[in-house]
Amino acid sequence: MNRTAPSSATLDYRSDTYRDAYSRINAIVLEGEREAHANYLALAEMLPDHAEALKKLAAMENRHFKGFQSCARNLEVTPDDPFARAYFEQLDGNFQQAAAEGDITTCMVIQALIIECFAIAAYNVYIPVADAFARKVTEGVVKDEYTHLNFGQQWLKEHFATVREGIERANAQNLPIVWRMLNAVEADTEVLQMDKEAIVEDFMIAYGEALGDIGFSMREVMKMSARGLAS
Ligand code: Y39
Ligand code: FE
Ligand code: FE
Ligand code: FE
Repeated sequence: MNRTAPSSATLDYRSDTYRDAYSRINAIVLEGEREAHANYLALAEMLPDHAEALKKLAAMENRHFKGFQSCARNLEVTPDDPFARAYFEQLDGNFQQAAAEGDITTCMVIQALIIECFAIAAYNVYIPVADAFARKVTEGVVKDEYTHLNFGQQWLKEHFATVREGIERANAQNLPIVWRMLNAVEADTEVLQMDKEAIVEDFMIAYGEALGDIGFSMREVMKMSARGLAS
């Protein structure tokens, strides 16, 4: 077995089956990157002190969007955009509502903690089974996503005393949605040979480390990150 390319023997990136699954997973990624761009611009409006930094994060998301668009073009796949919009509807709705209320904590938890950790987990699991072109693109992107997670982590840590309860509320409201989102595309991630358990594990590690650094106890971290996992 070739360990650097574990799936090249069994994955046919050009097959109809692969490209059909890719039309949904790639569309989800594109919609995620598009929303991430908009979400960081919204946060820049809410946090004038950090506007410069947040606009830079937004610009990075825009580059990710273009990179993943080229991955679809490379495989001659047409992303299923309506599917992706419906996929993100609930999570995006919660972000929009929080933004309208000026609830910075919830916005930060949804975008910079939850969505970034979801991206980090999915991209890390995708890299070893991606086609050579997409692998290169995704390796560059995932480094940026750690920067984004770090930004949110740092801000929440600095304001921990006042945002602690808000984080817990936003976690309880939104983490179950993400676990349902992951379950909803299980058949497609399987076609891409992205192991679902590995995604869950990677998410737990990134999210748990972030919550711990922000100021939650080990016990709280365990409770919070498993929220809605079994449903
Ligand atoms: O910060 C970001 O760039 C995040 C928007 C991107 C999240 C993309 C969501 C990835 C989901 C992969 C789907 C299979 C589990
Ligand atoms: Fe991104
Ligand atoms: Fe990001
Ligand atoms: Fe501040």
